[in-house]
Amino acid sequence: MNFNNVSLEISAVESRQYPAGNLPEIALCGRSNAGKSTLINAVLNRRNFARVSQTPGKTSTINFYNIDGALRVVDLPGYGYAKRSEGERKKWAKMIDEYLTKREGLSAVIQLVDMRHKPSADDVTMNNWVRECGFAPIIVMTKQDKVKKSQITGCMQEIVNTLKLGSDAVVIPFSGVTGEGVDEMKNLLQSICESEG
Ligand SMILES: Nc1nc2c(ncn2[C@@H]2O[C@H](COP(=O)(O)OP(=O)(O)O)[C@@H](O)[C@H]2O)c(=O)[nH]1
Ligand SMILES: [Mg+2]
Repeated sequence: MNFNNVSLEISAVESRQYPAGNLPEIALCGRSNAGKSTLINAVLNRRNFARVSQTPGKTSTINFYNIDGALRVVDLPGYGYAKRSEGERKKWAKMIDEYLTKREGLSAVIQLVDMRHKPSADDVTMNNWVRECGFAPIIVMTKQDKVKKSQITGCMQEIVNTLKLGSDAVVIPFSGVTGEGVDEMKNLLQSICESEG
């Protein structure tokens, strides 16, 4: 799979805009600011393909990236953004629910959490939601470059414990700054694509 051959197929605000579910698809979820756009840029070798936000909470579209006509990577709108109104929250939940439960071709859901922090209540809820939908947990722990080397293991363990991850979970430490985890992410996407294709 050529990771350099990518296009943003659509930024969708409603389900009828989604591309046909004819390819294996991997969705990324996480808090606003967790680093989803940064990860997409790092994996797809682009500087600012997915827009990296200075102001969290801006993205409320579902962005479909097509990789080499073989796989879709989908950037889901983030959660945990305090300034969102109740109405916006409901809209977000409906959008995600619809996507997770009905999307054809959806093969895996990857959750991003900031390695520096204990997962929030929203992170735990999202993790349970993904698992209830039948997806094995895949957790990318972002911003590793911001954690002291001596504290990485402890931070990772706290996330594993808080999310109650078992032996079926895949855990990938990641940094968009050092490139840590980029190859693992590519391998993961490739292997999911091969097992579904
Ligand atoms: N140091 C560092 N900063 C990061 C990393 N990933 C994301 N960020 C920063 O965190 C903020 C939010 O990132 P973004 O990718 O827009 O998060 P998103 O809301 O999940 O898409 C931006 O200021 C990024 O530059 C990382 O691995 N290391
Ligand atoms: Mg983003």
